[in-house]
Amino acid sequence: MSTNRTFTMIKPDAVANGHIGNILNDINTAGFKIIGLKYMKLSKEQAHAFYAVHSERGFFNDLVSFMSSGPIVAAILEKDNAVEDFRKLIGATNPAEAAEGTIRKKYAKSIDANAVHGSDSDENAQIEGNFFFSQFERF
Ligand code: FUP
Repeated sequence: MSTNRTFTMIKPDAVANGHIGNILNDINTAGFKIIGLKYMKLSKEQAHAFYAVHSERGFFNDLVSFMSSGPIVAAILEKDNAVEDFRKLIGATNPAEAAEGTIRKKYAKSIDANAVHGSDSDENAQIEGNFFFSQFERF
């Protein structure tokens, strides 16, 4: 059974390029309610911990450097079928392959700086939401 929550980050590239407002607007327009919202900069250690599942992959060090290079926006989102619907809204990991109208197609330039993160399972949505938000910071 799918839960009704997912977790997202607006990544440093999209924040630096001034897309926070547009991306949050796309998220709301697609029917997601924002349950928690935080603007912050990850330390290298925090980015390392968040992406630990990718630690064996060749791009891991670059990913950690990039994700700690500037501020991000973290959010918990609510909607029926949230994880799957949000993955559709953001599009393929590589923006060159992302469908027309998706967030990555509109705001991302490369596979490493791809504008947004979206949880890939209900289990990870919960783990990732817990990584950023205490019980007092989500509603
Ligand atoms: P996604 O779930 O769409 O974010 O994609 P992945 O879990 O495969 O990758 C996680 C992050 O690693 C991506 F958002 C960006 C980065 N990445 C690269 O930098 N290079 C790659 O070849 C693949 C992923």
